[in-house]
Amino acid sequence: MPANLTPQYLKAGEEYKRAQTPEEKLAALRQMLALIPKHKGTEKLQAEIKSRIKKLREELQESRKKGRRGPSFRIPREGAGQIVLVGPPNTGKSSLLASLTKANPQIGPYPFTTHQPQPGMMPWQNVQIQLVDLPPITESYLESYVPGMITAADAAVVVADAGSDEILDALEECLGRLERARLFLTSWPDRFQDADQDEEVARLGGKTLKRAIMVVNKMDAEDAEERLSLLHEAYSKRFELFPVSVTTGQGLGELPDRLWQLLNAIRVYSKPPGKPVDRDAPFTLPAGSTVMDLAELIHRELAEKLKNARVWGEGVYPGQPVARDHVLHDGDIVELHFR
Ligand SMILES: Nc1nc2c(ncn2[C@@H]2O[C@H](COP(=O)(O)OP(=O)(O)O)[C@@H](O)[C@H]2O)c(=O)[nH]1
Ligand SMILES: [Mg+2]
Repeated sequence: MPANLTPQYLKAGEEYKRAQTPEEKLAALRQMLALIPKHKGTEKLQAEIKSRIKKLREELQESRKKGRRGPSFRIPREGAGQIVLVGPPNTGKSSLLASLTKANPQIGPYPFTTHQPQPGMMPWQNVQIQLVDLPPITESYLESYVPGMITAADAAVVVADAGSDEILDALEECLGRLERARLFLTSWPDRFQDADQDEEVARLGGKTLKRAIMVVNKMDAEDAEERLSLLHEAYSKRFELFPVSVTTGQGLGELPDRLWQLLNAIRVYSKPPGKPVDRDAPFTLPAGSTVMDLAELIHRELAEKLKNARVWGEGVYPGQPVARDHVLHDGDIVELHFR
């Protein structure tokens, strides 16, 4: 091994070799440059990495100018939040979208039916949650825009196929491919973020964590229960599993509740002083948001003039005056007072 290269550096080198898009290559090279021991013995290698980075950056800039990149999609976020459906081919992502929303995606018994993101709105109580069906992911197939869309979404659902003997391999490929694209999905991002002594977590270095659950579809299939147990063994530390069957409807009634929770959001109702509240038009904010966050959401300029507020809801007496930094709860009614 030349010049005492560390295992971390070699790992980055490995990722570089496996990188499929110029963006991934660039990220891996930057990682290599950051991790390479800086001394005389590695000078040549450092120079080589730098020149590869330079070349890739130029190539990327060039292709951006020419607009010759792969198709790029952005689905504007609508409603209370955006949740993307990801997974291996043929697991029932599109079927799930069709059963929970009014969207009408292509559904087929063959893989790779979906190539473009397909959004749909799922009603939940008095809000709508946006679901976006994404193309399948395998070891060798990942549409270039998919990691960006997962990163931009509020949360993700990994859809697994309990009717398939390849369930574990397919998931490992899919999740592994996403990790190479610097994305790590888990139901407990905080747990993975905090426990950084843990070996598992060292592996996470530099990846984006995205909150997700694993929906295990096709529970009507033969041997589905056994496959669900396998999944529990393999993934219960990383994902909450949610068994369903789109075909029989099993679990679909409870799924919207779970998806709302996955957003980690609250609904608050703003009411003008002296007027009744409109219960049909909640604002949705990330959990932990304050009165000031609400004011900013409603009107950025007006927010500066916010003096205080009165709140009806959790932890306050009805109509209690509160300061701008008062933390709101799901269902709170807020009367904003401006200077
Ligand atoms: N047995 C069974 N088949 C299903 C279920 N959900 C979807 N399928 C079938 O699985 C195949 C793939 O579905 P599709 O929604 O296109 O999967 P996608 O590739 O993940 O979008 C289709 O033939 C569906 O009819 C289910 O709950 N049970
Ligand atoms: Mg599909």
